[in-house]
Amino acid sequence: MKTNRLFDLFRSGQPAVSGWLSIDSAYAAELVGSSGFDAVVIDCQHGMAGHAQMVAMLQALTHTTAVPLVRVSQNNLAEINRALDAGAYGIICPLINSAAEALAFGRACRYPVDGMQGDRSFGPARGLLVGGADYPQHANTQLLALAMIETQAGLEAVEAIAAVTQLDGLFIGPSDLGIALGLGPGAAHDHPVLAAAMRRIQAAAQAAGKVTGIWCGSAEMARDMLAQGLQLVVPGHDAIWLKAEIARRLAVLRPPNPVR
Ligand code: 3PY
Ligand code: MG
Repeated sequence: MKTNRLFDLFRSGQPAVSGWLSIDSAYAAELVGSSGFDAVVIDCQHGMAGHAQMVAMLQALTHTTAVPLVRVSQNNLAEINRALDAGAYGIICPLINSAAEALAFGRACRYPVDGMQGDRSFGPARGLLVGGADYPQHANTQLLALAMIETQAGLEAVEAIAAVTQLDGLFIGPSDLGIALGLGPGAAHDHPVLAAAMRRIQAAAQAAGKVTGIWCGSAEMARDMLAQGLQLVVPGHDAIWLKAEIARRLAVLRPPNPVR
């Protein structure tokens, strides 16, 4: 099976930088996937893509070097299985609140083979195409499963969530976590309350021998998170990048205080 380069990076202590797609376009996927990111996440929770667009975006990512990941809209066996069967090399699952929810998520990502407890049903249509004929033998160890910690309940259960065997790591949602902590969605990542929560999540993953990833609103935040030792960062998403570059160009053409 074609291996998942993210695991090589994690094992060698090198961080991974991922793109993030909220625009439901195979062309956008192709562009972002060809831009130098180690991975690209198709966001099916808050992004625009439905299942058919997600499949087309995974197809577009196939000819790039970025590892294709999907954030599913919810912790649902059928949705997780369909994303993996369509060729996703990893799943990020939002709003994990407890060890039981984490176990259900982790089991959805794993086949019940080789002593692994799993609920994944067999039928990896595109998985076989992109992964190879031996996909069924290696899928359990090559596909990444990251549980999002972004609620008060999830934070309180984070050590038990991190211990779930089927998971490879935790993924911090700073906006929802900021809301859960009473700070609002735009809290600065160095706000002491949010920073302490993020450190607790990172420590829980570390203690369980797992990785921590995070969505970041800016490249500067992503840089700080890498400096703090997180293994996977996402410096914003396609819609943010597009809007920022449009604003920058319009500001060049229409300066706020033009000299008359
Ligand atoms: C959050 O910050 O809550 C996220 O889910 C990032 O996408
Ligand atoms: Mg969130």
